Amino acid sequence: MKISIIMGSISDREIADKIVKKIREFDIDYDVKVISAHRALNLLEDYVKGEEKETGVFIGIAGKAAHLAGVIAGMTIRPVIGVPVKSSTMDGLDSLLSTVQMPSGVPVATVAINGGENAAILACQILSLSDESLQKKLRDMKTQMVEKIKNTEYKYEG
Ligand code: RP5
Repeated sequence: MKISIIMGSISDREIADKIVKKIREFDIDYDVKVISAHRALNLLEDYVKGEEKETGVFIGIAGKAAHLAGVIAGMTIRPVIGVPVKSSTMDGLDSLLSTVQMPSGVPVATVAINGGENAAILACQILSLSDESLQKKLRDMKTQMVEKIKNTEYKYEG
């Protein structure tokens, strides 16, 4: 199973890069497309329906009136993760609310504004339910986080 990532515009590529970087660390198959729900709805439906069988998790990245992840969720029974993108005028609050405030029956697991890395980790955690080697990689990541914290020292430099 792969992770299918869709961004609403090529201007979202910085967030897509964060996701791809993390997914590659876990050595998981992925696919990335630029398809706006507003500008190319039929294309989006063709893609989601076409990829659903091979896809374990969809990730939708969008800013402003960010309906992309919600629209994807309306088209598939696969889990959908939404990444709201920080917009220039409203700091991403517009994107966050557009992504997270889904009607009952159509969930989107929404991460923080620009939270690409967490979207990737969450997608890998979902895929790991049926992949023991991926579970081990995720456990190793947690161990490394603990080690990093243990090795972090504070020194007053005032
Ligand atoms: C959204 O509108 C995109 O996801 C992007 O974050 C935002 C602006 O898109 P562009 O006008 O830069 O293409 O659909």
